[in-house]
Amino acid sequence: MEKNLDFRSDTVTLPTPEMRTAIAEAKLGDDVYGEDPTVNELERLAADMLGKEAGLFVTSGTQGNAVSVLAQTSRGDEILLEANSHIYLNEVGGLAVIGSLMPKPIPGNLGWITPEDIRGALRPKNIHYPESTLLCIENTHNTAGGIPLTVEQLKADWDVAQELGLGVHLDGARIFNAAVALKVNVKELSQYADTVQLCLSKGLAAPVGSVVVGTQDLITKARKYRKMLGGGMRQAGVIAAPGIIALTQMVNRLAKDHVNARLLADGLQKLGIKILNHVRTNMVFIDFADLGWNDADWLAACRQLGWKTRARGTGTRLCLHYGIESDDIHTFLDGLSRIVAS
Ligand code: TLP
Repeated sequence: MEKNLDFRSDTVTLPTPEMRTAIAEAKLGDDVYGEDPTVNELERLAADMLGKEAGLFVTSGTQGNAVSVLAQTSRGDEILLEANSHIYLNEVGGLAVIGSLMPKPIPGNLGWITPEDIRGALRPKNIHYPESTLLCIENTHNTAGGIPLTVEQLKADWDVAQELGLGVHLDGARIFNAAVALKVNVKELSQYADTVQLCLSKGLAAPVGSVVVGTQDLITKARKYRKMLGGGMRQAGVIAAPGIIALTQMVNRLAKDHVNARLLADGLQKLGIKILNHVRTNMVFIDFADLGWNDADWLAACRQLGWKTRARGTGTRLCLHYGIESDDIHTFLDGLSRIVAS
């Protein structure tokens, strides 16, 4: 395995040797004609794993969220989403630009929007108001600290969405991290959404892409929006092939990343660094102000130890992923403790 000493994100993962072989050997066709057997296999596999009728291979998580949201809304609708969700914060305002949609951000509780808050945010039918049509959920919730939302939480939101006539889209960029952390079959989580976007290119280590799954009707709509956004990819089997490896070989190993995140958090805490999140999956949010350090000090220490990282002010997010082993964490912590002591 190629080492990848990089805490910035799990998007930095490099493909496995099996993925590189699969890329070279992939059977190909023109996917815009529906004729790439490898893409078709990946879409079928993802749909089956998540218990949905159909799947759609897309270029990225951002594109997957965009086509899912478009498939479930009409121009001018209001959509409810968590105030710190990736769709709201980090997708270039695409829902406003591409969908002409009004976002209604709702502050969550560790990433979860409660049924009461959904009810409270929904506007009554009135000639002055936009139609509210969609609720977006994120699992795991990234900025809340990689928090896995539980089956019970998802069901509660789904039930209220059904009652209020809202569709549900799940940004499951890290849905397998959630399933592994909660020790549930991923279907138990995906059942409470009409569309789910899952990323192949994060902890699962594929180089490119996401899959959107849902009903045949919604996926047919999403496919057309993908084409509109320039996502008709022709012989895309070369990038779908590693996605198949991601889903068949890389899911269970996510548990290692979660153990390594805990190991890292415990070690950093012993050095006097504050842990800001509940470490449940592969993310550790830290604040190093108590060491008297600022971002430049943190970046310099990590650079000296051979790690890539980011920092802003006195804190940062550290991501664990394929390419980082527990030995690497021990070596990092030993090195950091020497720097802190010096
Ligand atoms: N997240 C990236 C950055 O964009 C922030 C990261 O490093 O965490 N949903 C969620 C919950 C995400 O975290 C991300 C990427 C996406 C969607 C978008 O996926 P891509 O990068 O494939 O468009």
